[in-house]
Amino acid sequence: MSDFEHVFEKPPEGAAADWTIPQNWRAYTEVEHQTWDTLYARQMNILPGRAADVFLRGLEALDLNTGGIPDFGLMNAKLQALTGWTVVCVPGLVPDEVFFDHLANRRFPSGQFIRKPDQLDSLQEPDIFHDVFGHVPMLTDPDFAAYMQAYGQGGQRAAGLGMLPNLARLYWYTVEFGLVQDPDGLRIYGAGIVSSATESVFALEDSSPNRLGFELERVMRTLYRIDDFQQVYFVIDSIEQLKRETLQDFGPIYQRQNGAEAIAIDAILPTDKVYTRGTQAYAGKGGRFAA
Ligand code: HBI
Ligand code: FE
Repeated sequence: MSDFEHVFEKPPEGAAADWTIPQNWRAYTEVEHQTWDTLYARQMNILPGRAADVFLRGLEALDLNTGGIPDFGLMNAKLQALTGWTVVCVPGLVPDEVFFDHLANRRFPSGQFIRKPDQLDSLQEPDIFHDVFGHVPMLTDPDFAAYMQAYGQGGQRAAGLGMLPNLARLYWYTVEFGLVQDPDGLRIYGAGIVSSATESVFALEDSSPNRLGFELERVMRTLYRIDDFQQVYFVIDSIEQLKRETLQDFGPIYQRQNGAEAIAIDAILPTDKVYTRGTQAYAGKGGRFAA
């Protein structure tokens, strides 16, 4: 089901049955540690005033700025004490059912590799900066921690019901590209945005994309793109709202989703709460793969 390019068919050499591999922190080179520091510093120039308070507080709590790529052993001691989550290393994208099983057990699968210095912005697959800087700070929040575990449990059930595409859209428009209404304006909590220097600005300030109020079943029907800025961002009122919405029984929701038509990526429905009616000027520029 995954939208990413290559997903392994079976655990590669050296991986355990659950696809985890040792982080092997000592093997990282000086250049790789410097790449982490460069990416971290660049984001911290942009994110104050753009990232949600909950994200910035999580980043602070995990202390990921001690110089170089975080050692999972040290980071996990802090994370586990906060919400019971730990980060495990995987060789790359893992099959959906493996991914869901880890989430359902409060384990977040992170890539082990970091992008090359000459490809800071052209990331095809989630590297350790996307996964750890982007995703992990949110796991220090109890409501988000509960949401991600519920997502994993929901994924295991959805797989059997043919609902993975709907669930992947929910993940995409919250965990990866979600915005939240903070006291002083819209803020970023989605990992795909918060780990990107360019999209952190585009998502909040560009007039091209739509920004619409989050509505669970509407989001589950909305198509998305995987290789360029989003054409729509959904805004939640609070992280607690996400948790509340996913702790309900998805059975009836899956019933309704089954026959429902997908919603075009740039559509604005009469029922939508509209924060920004985008121009889609950016989207018009290039042909991109629609998922
Ligand atoms: N595997 N390692 C890894 N990381 C992901 O974010 C990931 C994955 N496999 C599948 C997947 N994401 C998406 O298809 C989810 O929507 C399930
Ligand atoms: Fe991600």
